[in-house]
Amino acid sequence: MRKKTRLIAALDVTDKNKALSISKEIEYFVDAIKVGYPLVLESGLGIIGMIAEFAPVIADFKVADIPNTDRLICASAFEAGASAVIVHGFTGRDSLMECVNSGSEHHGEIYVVTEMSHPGALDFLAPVAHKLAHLAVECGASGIVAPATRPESVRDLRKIVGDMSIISPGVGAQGGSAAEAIRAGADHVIVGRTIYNSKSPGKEADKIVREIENV
Ligand code: OMP
Repeated sequence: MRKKTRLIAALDVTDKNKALSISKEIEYFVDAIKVGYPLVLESGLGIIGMIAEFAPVIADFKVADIPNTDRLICASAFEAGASAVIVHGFTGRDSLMECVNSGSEHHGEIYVVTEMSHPGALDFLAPVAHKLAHLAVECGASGIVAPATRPESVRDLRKIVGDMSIISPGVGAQGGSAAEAIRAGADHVIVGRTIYNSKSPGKEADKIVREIENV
């Protein structure tokens, strides 16, 4: 993903009209809008194409299945208008390769989850985060997802992935700081509730962009 504002908004609202009105309000401030199960399950897959009118859409489906099922899910997301899909890597090389191949076929990007941002990530994911990052590199993914709640992990993972893109959630509601995540090596921060629960999502997004610009 090209760096411009370095902000990705996560739109985990469930109401279609609210999603569209927030998208319109924030389009100027974001490089992409991430949508996932909360919005797509409530509004239908067509919402991806509607939001893509405002900004490139990252479909956060955390794809984690056998290769054939992964291929079908990624194809649906790309064909609906997504520019990128977030997938898991713990299902292994064959599954991840299928996602990466789907990305190439559809001229889209694949981001691989490494260490997640919530406390429970320390139970299973954190100990294998480095392996997941290596796998992402070896399979030719576009980038990884790494936790703004633990900038030290972003810094470590950056050493493994080189100049591959790092997108980093956990800013605001989960306690992470946009500036610290960027300083630690993230290319983009992902911000959800702080923006979409704000009375003025555009102003909130603008504030985060200014914080990033001052790093
Ligand atoms: P807020 O916590 O509301 O800012 O939202 C964060 C967004 O990033 C949500 O859509 C999460 O599903 C997503 N996310 C994480 O919070 N942590 C992760 O480790 C990975 C993701 C993700 O893959 O986007």
